[in-house]
Amino acid sequence: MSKFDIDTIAAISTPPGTGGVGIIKISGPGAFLIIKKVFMPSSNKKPWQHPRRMCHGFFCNPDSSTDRIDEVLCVCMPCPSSYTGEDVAEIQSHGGVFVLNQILDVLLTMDIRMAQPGEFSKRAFLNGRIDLTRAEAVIDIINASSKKALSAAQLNLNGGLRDEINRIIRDTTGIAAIFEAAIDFPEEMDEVDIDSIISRIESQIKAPLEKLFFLKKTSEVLRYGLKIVIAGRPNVGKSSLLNLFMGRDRAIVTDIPGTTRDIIAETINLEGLTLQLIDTAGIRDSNNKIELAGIELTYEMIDLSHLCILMMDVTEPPGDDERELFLRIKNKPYILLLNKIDLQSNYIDDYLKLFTKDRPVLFSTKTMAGFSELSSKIKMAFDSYDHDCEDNQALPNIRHLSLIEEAMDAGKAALCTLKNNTGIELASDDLKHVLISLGQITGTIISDDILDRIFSDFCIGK
Ligand SMILES: Nc1nc2c(ncn2[C@@H]2O[C@H](COP(=O)(O)OP(=O)(O)OP(=O)(O)O)[C@@H](O)[C@H]2O)c(=O)[nH]1
Ligand SMILES: [Mg+2]
Repeated sequence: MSKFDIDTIAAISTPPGTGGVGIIKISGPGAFLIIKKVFMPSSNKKPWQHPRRMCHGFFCNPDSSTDRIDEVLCVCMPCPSSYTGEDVAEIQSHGGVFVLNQILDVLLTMDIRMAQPGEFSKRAFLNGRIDLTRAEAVIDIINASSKKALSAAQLNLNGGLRDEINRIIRDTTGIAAIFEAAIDFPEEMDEVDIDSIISRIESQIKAPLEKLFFLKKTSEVLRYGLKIVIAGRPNVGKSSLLNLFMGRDRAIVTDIPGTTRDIIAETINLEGLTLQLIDTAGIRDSNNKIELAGIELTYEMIDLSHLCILMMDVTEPPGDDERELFLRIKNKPYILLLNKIDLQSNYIDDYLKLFTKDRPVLFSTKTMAGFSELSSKIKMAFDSYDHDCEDNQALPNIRHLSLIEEAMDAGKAALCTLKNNTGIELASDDLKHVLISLGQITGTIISDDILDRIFSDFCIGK
């Protein structure tokens, strides 16, 4: 066992700032020994003798028995039935920043060190209390910004994703075992029914992985917000729209076409929904190198977005640029915005005729005409992603999704090998890759640096 595992660690578990109550968590083999030194019970009920019972008393500086730092509650949770699987003690003090830090300072003078971010959860994982998907669910619960995100994280905390992945691992192992037997005993190769194995890979590996991967965009939207790209010809008012949502002049607005050359991304909150707004360079034929690079980026952003707002200027007639952009966006969620309706225009009917089926929003960034219609269309787009996630659906995070994709690719490679009859040794290797990728999701196969990266996203004290 490394030194890391046997250190005793402590941290303030409540958020920084003042509050009614503050919690300091201690975990490790020395936890109760330290509590005996710093906690003076107010009755004969001692927390180390009454596990999981809250005891009243005083937190004292052991160097000076008269130095009572605060009136506190203390609870001791012995290993292995604690959050970390180690001896854990929690002290509930008053929630002031100063008092909490004084308590922590006293603890750090003893045989204890400050916990790193996520270290309590990391220990819970290393001690087998939780798998990696459940550890990650803890951070998702803390960060959840919507009801759906919270319930998906709670489901993962209850093992929703772990159970789903473990089921696929079990099925894959079953198929891989048939290959192993056939490789070890080639004389019995004829016994292997390749067609039935192909259909098992399709139904037990490919289909459930694809079902999880289908939730990629939903997972991104629920966790990080709806990514909306604002695209259109130069000068139609894209940056003005970003500024309108931001309530301040975030992007430069001028009447010179081609003002925005780069991507400007900002996160806003629209009636409780997190939106990532992306203002882009206007699309037009250009020979300017910088502008062309900006246009290229715009196309990339359109592909990565969850919703595209195609903005058009009603004071100019519709042209090839609009038609080409429309072709780019029409296979994903989009909103058409006819801007500058505060100005005199003869082209509004042309636009309405061109896009009859798409019900464009008549809009003005100057008068805010059409703003509530635009907002409700954005909310509908958000809801459509939300609805893709059934209530009891385990929702993978971005790390899981990239591993699911790897597993899917390996599964497809196995199918390809079997269908082309290129040997079961290759297919067997592909299935091993499926298992390696899936094992990294639950954490049965994981390297230290990936573990460190996952847990460093946690806050201190969790
Ligand atoms: N009258 C009127 N003018 C507008 C409206 N929206 C934008 N404008 C003006 O149109 C011009 C271009 O606006 P921008 O927001 O810079 O347009 P853009 O699409 O970001 O332009 P590029 O960055 O060049 O692609 C500015 O002079 C704005 O003040 C509107 O609704 N009504
Ligand atoms: Mg602009």
